[in-house]
Amino acid sequence: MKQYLELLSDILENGEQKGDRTGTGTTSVFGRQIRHDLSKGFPLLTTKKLHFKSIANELIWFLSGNTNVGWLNENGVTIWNEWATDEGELGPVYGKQWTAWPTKDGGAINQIDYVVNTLRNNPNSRRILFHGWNPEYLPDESLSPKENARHGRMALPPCHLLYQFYVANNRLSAQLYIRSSDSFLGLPYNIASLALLTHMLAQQCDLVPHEIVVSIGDLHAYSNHMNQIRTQLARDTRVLPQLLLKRKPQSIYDYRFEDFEIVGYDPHPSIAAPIAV
Ligand code: UFP
Repeated sequence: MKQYLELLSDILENGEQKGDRTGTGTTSVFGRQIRHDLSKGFPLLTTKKLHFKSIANELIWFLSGNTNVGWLNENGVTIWNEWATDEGELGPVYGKQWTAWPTKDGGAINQIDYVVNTLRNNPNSRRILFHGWNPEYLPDESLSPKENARHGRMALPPCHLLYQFYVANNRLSAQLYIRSSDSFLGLPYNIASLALLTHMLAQQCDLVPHEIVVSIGDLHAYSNHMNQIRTQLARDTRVLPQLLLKRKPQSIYDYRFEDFEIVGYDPHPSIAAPIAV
């Protein structure tokens, strides 16, 4: 994933100082892209160790439509806890919009069903996408994340929001738009999660996983991540691991963490960094 390190250098070289909602301060660039051919390996960073279990279980949790951190915590994932109410609620975040986008008549649209069905039945379509940005349920910015969740709004607006899929020659590609990307903590997760989702959809729809493209709006480095970023830039990249899917579940909603195996992952050690809340 040399491209990832190039993006970090790009931020350091070309970024502009920018204040931000969290008060931490960032160096930021706008409008960047990473592409990766999945036949060359699974894009899990090798210049620091990533917790694949969190990435996989978060994706399974999104697909289940769940918006409470309870299930995540039971499965060893705590990345969402800062924003949840005492009851663990996050409001109608990702999973809700993906699988049960509320309609005006009180119904719900499952955008994931639409994507799977279209990949199977009309793979040439240029409309194979799902979207997380539902303006009606965005946070009221005068309230805290927890207060928003208590009022039935999203605790955080989606960062990774628009997923589009493309089939040619029986190969599946995916492009994700991320409006705001924490280059050190968030982006490596978002890349791996997109890759995993692409593998799962390909398996369900009898396609071959091909390319992922990640397009980013505000790509930033938090001021308190600079030393960690320099540490990472000084490291050499290693051979990428492979993802094995050990079973073909009944549907896109039936994957369990045990269905995935990451083979040959030999990263440099993890690098701790504070998260901006
Ligand atoms: N962020 C990511 N990826 C994610 C996610 C959050 O990079 O998947 F959920 C980061 C981006 C930004 C912060 O630094 O979280 C969200 O803040 P804001 O809503 O102000 O952009």
